[in-house]
Formats: sequence, C-alpha cells, structure tokens
Amino acid sequence: MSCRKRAFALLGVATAAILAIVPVACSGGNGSDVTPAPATIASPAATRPVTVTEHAQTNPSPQPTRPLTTQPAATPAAGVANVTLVDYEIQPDVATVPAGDVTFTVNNAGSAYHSLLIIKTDLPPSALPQDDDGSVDETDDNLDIVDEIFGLLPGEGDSITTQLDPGAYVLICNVVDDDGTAHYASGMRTAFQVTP
Ligand SMILES: [Cu+2]
Repeated sequence: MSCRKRAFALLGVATAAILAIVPVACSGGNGSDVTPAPATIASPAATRPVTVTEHAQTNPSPQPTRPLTTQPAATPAAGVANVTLVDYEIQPDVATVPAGDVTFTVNNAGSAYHSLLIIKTDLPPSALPQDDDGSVDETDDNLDIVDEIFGLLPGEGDSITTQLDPGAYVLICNVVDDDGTAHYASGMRTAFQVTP
C-alpha cells in the first residue's frame, strides 16, 4: 500500500522517472528507509536515458528523406534518347518517347562531321523534300524543324532538351561534304515517334 502511494505521488513529477523507480522501490519491500534513497538517485538517472533516446530517434529521421530526393532524378529518364551518329546512319536507342521534355544525348561515333535535326513531319524518312545537292530542304512547309545540334566532329558529343508534342518525327543529318556527299541521301535518316 505505502509503496503504491509513493509511486502515484511521483507521477506528478515525471512519468519516465516513475517507470525506473517503481521496480527498484517495490522489489525490496523492506521499509520506508529504503525508498527515499533510490528516489533521489533514480530520478536524475532516469531522465538521462530519456534524452538519449530522443536524440537517437531524431538522428534516423533525416536519413529516409535522402533516398526520396534521389528517386525523382531518375524519373526524367523516360524522356531521354541516346543517339549515335555513324557514317551514314542515325541510331537512337529508343524509337518512341512520351510527349514533353525530351533530352537528346548525341554522340558522333563516325569518322565524318555530323549533325542532328529533329523534324516534325508526317512524311516518311526517305521522302523528305530535297534540294538539288541531295540535302533536305529545311524551308519546306511540310517540315517543322523543332531543334538541332550543329556539327559534331568525330568523337564529339552534345546534349539538348526540347519539348516535343505527340506525333511523327524524323531525325536526320543534313550535312553535305565538300566532295558532294549528302548525308541524308546516304542514309542518315530515321523515324522517331512521340506518344501522348
Ligand atoms: Cu552526317
């Protein structure tokens, strides 16, 4: 009885201290002389573990937020096309991307000077209007030149991000060499689709 009364009286002070005191005070069961001494000693000792555990709980909380910040960086990968230019082909790693911002990372793996034109058109890749030199007539009304990367030397790379609406596109290189070789006519053209 007396043991319970002391325990409830201490409840007003601190519940954390009681939890530590009650097992110690009641386990002895001797007399009133034993209980006051542990009460003063246990109360400062009991508060210390509480503060330690609070720090231990606050430390892990920032850690789960770090993986969350890295995950959104991976989501724009849906709008990425890696394009390799060779003599004389255009090789995107994907033929279709969803509409929105699309990043074209272009590398010239060929031995000639190359470029990349992103053209929105319903014409087939092999049927674009041409000039007399075999290059594509970029001023034709059937073609919408959305974006382009100018001359990449062999081994060079570049990257552009452009907003693409849904529809049919053609990727070409429109370089004409000094010897008259038109890269488009030589095969540097490929279809590219943007889905809604
Ligand atoms: Cu070319």
